[in-house]
Amino acid sequence: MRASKSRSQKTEVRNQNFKTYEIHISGAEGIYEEAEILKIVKGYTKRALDHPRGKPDKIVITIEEIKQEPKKIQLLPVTTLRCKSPDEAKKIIFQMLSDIGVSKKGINNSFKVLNSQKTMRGASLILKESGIRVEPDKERGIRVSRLGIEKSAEKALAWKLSKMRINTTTVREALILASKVTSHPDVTAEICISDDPDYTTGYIATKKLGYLRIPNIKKYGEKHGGRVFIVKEDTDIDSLIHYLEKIPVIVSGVRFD
Ligand code: PML
Repeated sequence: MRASKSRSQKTEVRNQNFKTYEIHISGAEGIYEEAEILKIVKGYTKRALDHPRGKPDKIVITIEEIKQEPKKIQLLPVTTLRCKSPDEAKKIIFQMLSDIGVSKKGINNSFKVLNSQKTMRGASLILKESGIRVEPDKERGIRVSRLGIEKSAEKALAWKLSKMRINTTTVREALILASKVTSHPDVTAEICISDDPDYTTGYIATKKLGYLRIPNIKKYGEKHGGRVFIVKEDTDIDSLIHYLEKIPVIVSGVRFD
């Protein structure tokens, strides 16, 4: 599901006073059984219409049959860190990324994307050493798609997250997404700040450290946010994008460490 709102902006271009562009409001993805489709479509529509980023004027829901057997992956383990402010969050992220060899330029460029008022529809790709942004379309970004969780794993996850008092759709979906992203061998880390103004917990995820939730990563009411995937310098970018956007992946196991 993609929900957006169109907005006109005055331009300097001759004979064309206004340019219309789309503001991203909400997005959601999943792999489901045919019998669940109506329920899911209703839920996605409601989510788009009630979104804290505003009322969309366009909601696009695409339903596609998955023909390829999904690749099975494990869910990342979840930890919530202690963090009191966006400044502290930045220090934590800086330290963690430096420890795994991400350059200062790569980290600074990641924060530029995440702090920009112009939120992207998808994620940005940043090279680990040179810090160069390599996603082909800087407005659209990379949209991680075709991802889901098996019913037995979903139950185990709900039980585990309930015990941690964080069993929400937001956490479950972000965790499944981060698990798909970091399952690719060329992805070093993902950093995420929600672009919802009322959601102030973000995360950093790596294969080794798992999914590390960072409270107070931004201030309440702020609309900036997004996702950055930091990737190895010699990554085959087209093949990575194909994996993230097109290859069906399903979580079939939940780690309890
Ligand atoms: C989003 O998709 O809006 C980002 C969600 C971040 C979830 C962080 C968490 O609470 O674990």
